[in-house]
Amino acid sequence: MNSAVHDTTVANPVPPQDLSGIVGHRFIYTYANGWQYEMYVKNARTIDYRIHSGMVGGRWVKGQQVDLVQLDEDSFKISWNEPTGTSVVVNVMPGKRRLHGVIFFPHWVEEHGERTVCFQNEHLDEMRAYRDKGPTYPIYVVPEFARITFLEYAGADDESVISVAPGDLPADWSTRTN
Ligand code: FER
Repeated sequence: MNSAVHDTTVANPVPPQDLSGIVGHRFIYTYANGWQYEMYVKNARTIDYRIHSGMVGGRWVKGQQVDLVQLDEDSFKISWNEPTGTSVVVNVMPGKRRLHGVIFFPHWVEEHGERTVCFQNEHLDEMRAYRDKGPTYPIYVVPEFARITFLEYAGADDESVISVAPGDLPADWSTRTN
């Protein structure tokens, strides 16, 4: 071991972590399949999000716990499991306006996505009951690239960034670009 290179450990990972390029940021993105999402990285452990269009358009969530790591310069990975049983892994390259997501839907969500279209925070026990009832398999895996069409720094831990349903925003709200 020398001063520039060391073994990766939980306490001292390689690469050293700088999350300032993504924490506090809000971004709107459209997957290659046309599904449009909005994510706010509220802090290093938490996201809020809205789904503007796609299989479960209209769904929105606050306070989802996630794992967030920096893989490299301008490269972050966010991973989590939803109360519905859906798992998601999103790689984000904010500077390149590039994102890649893999969504792992339980079979019941593929069959009845409409059951998840709500402000999830008000239906957590219901979502866990659906999750436990299933069927879980076969998992519907959706791997897609997306283009980040809007990106801004809103600051960390701001509950007003994502605070209304996707359907209650001005009509042109998610289509503005920067
Ligand atoms: C994303 C892909 C999927 C995302 C959220 C989901 C916030 C959530 C899916 C679901 O629970 O239905 O890019 O970003």
